[in-house]
Amino acid sequence: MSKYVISDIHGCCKSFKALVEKIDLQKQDTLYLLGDYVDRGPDSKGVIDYIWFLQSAGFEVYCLCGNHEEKMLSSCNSKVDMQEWLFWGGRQTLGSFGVNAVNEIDQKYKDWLAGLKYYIEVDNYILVHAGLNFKLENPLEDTKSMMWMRDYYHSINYEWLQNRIIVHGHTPISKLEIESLNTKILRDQYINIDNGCFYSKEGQNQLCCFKLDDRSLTFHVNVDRNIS
Ligand SMILES: [Mn+2]
Repeated sequence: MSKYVISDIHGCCKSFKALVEKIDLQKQDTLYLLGDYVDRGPDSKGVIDYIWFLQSAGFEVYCLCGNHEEKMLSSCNSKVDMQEWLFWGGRQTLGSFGVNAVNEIDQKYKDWLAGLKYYIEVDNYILVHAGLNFKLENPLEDTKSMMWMRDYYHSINYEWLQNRIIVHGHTPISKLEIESLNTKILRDQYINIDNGCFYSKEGQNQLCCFKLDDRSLTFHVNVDRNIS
């Protein structure tokens, strides 16, 4: 009956599968995915297919929307967005679908992307891809910030947050930084679990899983490609 969170898989399907196997996910467990399934890595289609496989096999998997999913969707209707999306790793996503343009991707994938949630509250956690806009009385009304926001820790309204802990991804940080945030999690009430699966920076290049029940961390090194 454990609850796990993984973020920013970015097309790294083999790494995702390896991490799910490492935590030994069971059907009584729940897996929350914080978005950015697609782009940069080699197999974005495979990541979505694997999520669907888990769900059809009876695993509880809930999925949030990241900025890369939003950009992929908006690039269906906007050339400007399309250019940005391709620059951000959309080309690799197209390659994984074996197509040359986003409009050629099977509609069922776009429907799935369009139906993703922006945040989930579970136990005393708020799960979100990026951040919350604390300039608003109710930060849960700003879905754009949930997908895009960075550097908002200084603005957290603890009166609004109460005892809840924000779990997010979106901005790659090192394993040491994630572990350091985790040691202060009860005081600061946030953690970033994006270990830059697709990046080769010092302390990155891993996928991270955060277990809500005991706040333990499990990492798996990227096995989708060799990064020099
Ligand atoms: Mn992101």
